[in-house]
Amino acid sequence: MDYKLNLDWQSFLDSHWQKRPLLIKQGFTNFIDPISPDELAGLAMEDEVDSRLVSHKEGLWQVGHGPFESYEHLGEENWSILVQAVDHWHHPSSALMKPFRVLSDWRMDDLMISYSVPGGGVGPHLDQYDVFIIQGEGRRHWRVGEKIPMKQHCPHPDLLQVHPFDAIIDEEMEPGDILYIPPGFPHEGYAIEPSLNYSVGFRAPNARELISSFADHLISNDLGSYRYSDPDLSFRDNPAEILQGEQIKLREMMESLINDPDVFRKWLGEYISQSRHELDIAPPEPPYEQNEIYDLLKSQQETLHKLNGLRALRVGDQFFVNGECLETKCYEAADSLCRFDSVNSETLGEAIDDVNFIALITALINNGYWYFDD
Ligand code: AKG
Repeated sequence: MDYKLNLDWQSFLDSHWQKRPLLIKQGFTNFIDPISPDELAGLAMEDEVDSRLVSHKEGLWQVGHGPFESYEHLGEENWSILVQAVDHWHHPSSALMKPFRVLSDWRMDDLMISYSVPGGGVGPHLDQYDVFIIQGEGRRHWRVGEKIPMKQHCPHPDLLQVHPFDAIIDEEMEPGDILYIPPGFPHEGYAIEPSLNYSVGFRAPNARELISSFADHLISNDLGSYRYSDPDLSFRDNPAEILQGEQIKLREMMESLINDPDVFRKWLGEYISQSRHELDIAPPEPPYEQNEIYDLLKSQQETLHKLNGLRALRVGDQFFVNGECLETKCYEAADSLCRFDSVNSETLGEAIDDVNFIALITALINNGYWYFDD
């Protein structure tokens, strides 16, 4: 399915992205759900899939974590199943992420899908991330409040909520409507009818994660082992004081690593191309030989598809896939691999005749990152 989003991206970026929530009525016209509630419930029974069941009764909230074995005990009201990264596991659902690639692959995180019976929802909460919530089948009442400092509390150890808030958006959403919510705006949705909702979530690392990951990169690549030195040491009045100039030298030692463009690019690409959710990797068995890959692409004109959820990103003239840097000089072909969902002999161009590129692509296919149609 090719989902076409009715949105003026430029005006959205100018007025709403990271600024104000927006209800996009009929963002997708004639919306067709890519998944059924039964299929979603089936996914929540799988070990590898991250899922939750949230229910409430007379103000008491319960949260259970998948994999679930049965749903028979659930009543007809006040519960939701939420399944994370469905785009990794369910090919038709991954199509819903495509229209949002305009906002860049590295900022996108995953597609969370929820199924709620009437009254079902996770309660009033706020997120640190941008999210587009698409209404699938059913109708759901959504409210969004103003971004003001709000205390969060846990009505259940695994559930973070905020107190009731005044709404700036208060709408009954219908299939194809989309609600965009920037970070920090409280929101809540309660199903009026059994409902499917699709949350396209974005990723925004915090400075602490970046520094911690950068430090890990230095350690695993044995970088920055040079030591502080002070051949110009002079007397000081107070032996307990670290002088201003010494503080500057220490800070510069640290900054010189972050400011090294090669070190920074390599770390960034490896870090940001890692998926936060498990991938549905199924390496081919037996693995392909290089000549088979050459033959499939060149003679048989087969199409190669990127694994759903795989993060393949370009940083300058380097390419990163699932936390690893691709060693290649075939920049255009590597760019096509990252940019397009599918490639073939035409999009890969002359690189197909480069033995090093074929070796690289064979390794990627044998890792399960790219695959041919069965
Ligand atoms: C979110 O994605 O932030 C939501 O609030 C969606 C929760 C739901 O679908 O119940």
